[in-house]
Amino acid sequence: MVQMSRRMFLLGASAAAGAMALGGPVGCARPGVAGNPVGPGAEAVRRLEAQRRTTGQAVVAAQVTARPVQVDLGGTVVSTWGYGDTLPGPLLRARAGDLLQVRVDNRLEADTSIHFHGIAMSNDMDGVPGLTQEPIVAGESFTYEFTPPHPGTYFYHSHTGLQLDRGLYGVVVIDDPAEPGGYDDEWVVVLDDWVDGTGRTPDDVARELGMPAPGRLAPRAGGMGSMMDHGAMGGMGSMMGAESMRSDLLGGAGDVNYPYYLLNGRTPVDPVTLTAAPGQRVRIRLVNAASDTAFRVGLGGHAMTVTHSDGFPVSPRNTDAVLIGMGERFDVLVTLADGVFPLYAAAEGKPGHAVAVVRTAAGTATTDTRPGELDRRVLLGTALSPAEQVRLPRRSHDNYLSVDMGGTMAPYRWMLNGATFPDTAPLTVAQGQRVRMRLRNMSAMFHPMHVHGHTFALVDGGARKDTVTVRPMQTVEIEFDADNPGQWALHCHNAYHQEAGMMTTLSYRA
Ligand SMILES: [Cu+2]
Repeated sequence: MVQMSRRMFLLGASAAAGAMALGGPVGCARPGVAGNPVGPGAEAVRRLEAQRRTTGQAVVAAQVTARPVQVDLGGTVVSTWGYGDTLPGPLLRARAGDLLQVRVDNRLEADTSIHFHGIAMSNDMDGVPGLTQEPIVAGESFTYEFTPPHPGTYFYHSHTGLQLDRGLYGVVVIDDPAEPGGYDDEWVVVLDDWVDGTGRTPDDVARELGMPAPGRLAPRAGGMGSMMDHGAMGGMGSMMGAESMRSDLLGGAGDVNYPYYLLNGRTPVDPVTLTAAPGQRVRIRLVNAASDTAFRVGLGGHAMTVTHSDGFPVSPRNTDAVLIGMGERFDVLVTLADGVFPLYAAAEGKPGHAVAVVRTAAGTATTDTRPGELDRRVLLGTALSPAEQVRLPRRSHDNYLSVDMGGTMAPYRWMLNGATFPDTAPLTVAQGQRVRMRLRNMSAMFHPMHVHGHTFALVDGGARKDTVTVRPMQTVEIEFDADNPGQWALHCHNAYHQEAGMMTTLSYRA
């Protein structure tokens, strides 16, 4: 028997409150849609997945074990939670249209879940406990089974508490059987900010920030929050060397200073080496799996061509560096010169970096110097245009939704439309609608906003994305077709903001 969790119950209550608020003081920007929530088990959800499945569909089966593990970050061994022995977890790979079956064995002493970030999958497989499934409790297993409809670079991670800020993440590549390729090699590069096992856990960090203990909804007054505001961070940054002072494209750092930044699980003390031959063209799939850190990424001595953003092709753009928020992915092409070069990911607004050695010849690597590329042309996802074949067709919208981001550091509280999850009013849509959504950042902190189950378009001809980094006081508008029924999380991909309540639901009604 499936027992309804406390969160599921709260969500139901909040959905009812949202329905009562229709036409109420939430204002003209949220007309809302009447009707009952289309749940993850609804017929409409089952029917759509049945349409995605085809006869003769290939089945790709994988298995991951979430468990406590010791990992060598490069001279530093930490105790953490991971998917098996490796950090990141195993690479999952299938083709668009295949049936992907991922069994998760939970060997943690805690509930868990997996979200396949960016994939427009069946709602019941989206991995959000309390919203699309019950938690996978300690000792239990769960098999995620779905048909990924679109090729691209995605990632999977725990969607439970602050587990993402441990080692519970990995990459999913969905290949395009029709893609021409045009490159000699492919590297998957995962960036992360790291604290777990260094004397603190992510839960300790949350306490330092002044976040209420898990299960407590009321924010706790005081705590370390007042010491961690952005003024104080700026002061700390300036004491930590010049590296931190050059980065301000996002108008500030995150909320947490980390002891380590990782590229494919390694610190700069003992980085990974990526080898190729001079003149070869390499596709680099860049994934930011960090919880509180945006990265500015460039390859010393090289320009790069951005070909994809959040899995979807873009009109190719040449740049020297990209700025990648948490949850975002960029695919870039580089033609490699002869020598040894740093693939350098500076923590934006913070001291520290992650790095890999790119080697096409013998010689010594210099990996501790920030390459000049990072301070030339720096591309943000909001500057990209879509490739023609994925451009969202022009159409007037049927539903305009507004999401205001705000928060305070003391108490540590991050909100959408003035409320914290699960008290946020759902954003209601009906299947078939063209939805336009205003994401308005009313805070002094950047927020990578992520919509589950859909790849939206930035309005006025912008790229297709599922995560868009919204700078302080910036407004971004997005559009998408409501074509994937269910209950979908919509949240900031700063793990601490999300855990502090910066989440709501995109709620299909019928
Ligand atoms: Cu945020």
